[in-house]
Amino acid sequence: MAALNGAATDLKSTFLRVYSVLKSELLHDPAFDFTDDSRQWVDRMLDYNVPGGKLNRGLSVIDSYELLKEGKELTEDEVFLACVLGWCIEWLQAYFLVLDDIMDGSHTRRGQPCWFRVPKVGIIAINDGILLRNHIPRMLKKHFREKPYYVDLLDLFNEVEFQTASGQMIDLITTLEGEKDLSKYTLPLLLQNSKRGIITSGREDGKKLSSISYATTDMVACALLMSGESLDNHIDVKNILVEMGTYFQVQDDYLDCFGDPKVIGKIGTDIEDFKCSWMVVKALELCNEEQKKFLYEHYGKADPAIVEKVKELYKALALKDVFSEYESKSYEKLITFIESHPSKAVQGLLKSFLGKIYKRQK
Ligand code: DMA
Ligand code: MG
Ligand code: MG
Ligand code: MG
Repeated sequence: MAALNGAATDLKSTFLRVYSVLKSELLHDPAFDFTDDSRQWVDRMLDYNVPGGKLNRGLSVIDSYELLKEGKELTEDEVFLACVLGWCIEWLQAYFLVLDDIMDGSHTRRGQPCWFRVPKVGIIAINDGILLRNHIPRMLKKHFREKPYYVDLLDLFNEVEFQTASGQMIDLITTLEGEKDLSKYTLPLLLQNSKRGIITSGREDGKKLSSISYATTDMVACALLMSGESLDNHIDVKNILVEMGTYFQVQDDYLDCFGDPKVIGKIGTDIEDFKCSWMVVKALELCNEEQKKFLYEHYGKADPAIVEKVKELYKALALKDVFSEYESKSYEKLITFIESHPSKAVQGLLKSFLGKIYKRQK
């Protein structure tokens, strides 16, 4: 076990070293004449937004690739390239989060103020988001241009972005002033919105593209591309990942409400923002007429006292237990699903993902 832990720490430090390499390449991109100030700005912006997360996503590309190679040791070059892809996913995540926090009016992320809340940043954060997105094809061009799967990688990131932005749109337009309508927030209706999954998939209830879309599907897709395969030939794997994506997003909604901000690093805003969260969908399913009336009158209000009351209603409906039950059911279902897969390597890979997110607190 000690040896394994050692290997894991080692991988993480390799991964972080590759971050420095990538950052330095971007800061000295010959395609742009940086002034000292602009270079410093990008430097600080990257350090603030890119490496501060759990790094699970990025690290998992390497894990996946290793597992797919069925124990054959990776060359130094392969490790480096897997790290680059891992970082591309972290960059994509950072891009979505910087913009998501502006749109959701959030306050904190990863235990610090959201980037747009930092003094002197403000709406410049929008352009920083665009820059983060633009860094991805630059990194890919630099390191993968000669690879046969280069266009597939570019295409993968484009697809994920399209899916996610479309999912975000659904998430946002249902919260528009004047359009707010709790009666739309039902599982069956929202289920219809979820038919848009290609490489990545929307959550089952169609709310939005889940964070896991790039937390799992993308990593697996990257790893498969590197080993000369495509996710399109792995429909069963894709289905399992979609299922896991839904599970991850339900957890995100639960943690928004009942997670510990000190642990998840962000303060929830779903109730204030009138979000079509799993919590409110379940509450609407389980409530009596009086509670329903309460929700219709109070859901989506910014007043902290009202938000607290909504949470009390969730507690009264035992949503904590409902969630726990959902969580163990999903886990069992996923394990059964995974164990029916013919390849032991793929099973190992998927189980390692599931292990990382099952009962997560952040
Ligand atoms: C965010 O959903 C989705 C993307 C693509 C960033 P969310 O607003 O629920 O995420 P969070 O809870 O992390 O703000
Ligand atoms: Mg958000
Ligand atoms: Mg959001
Ligand atoms: Mg959320």
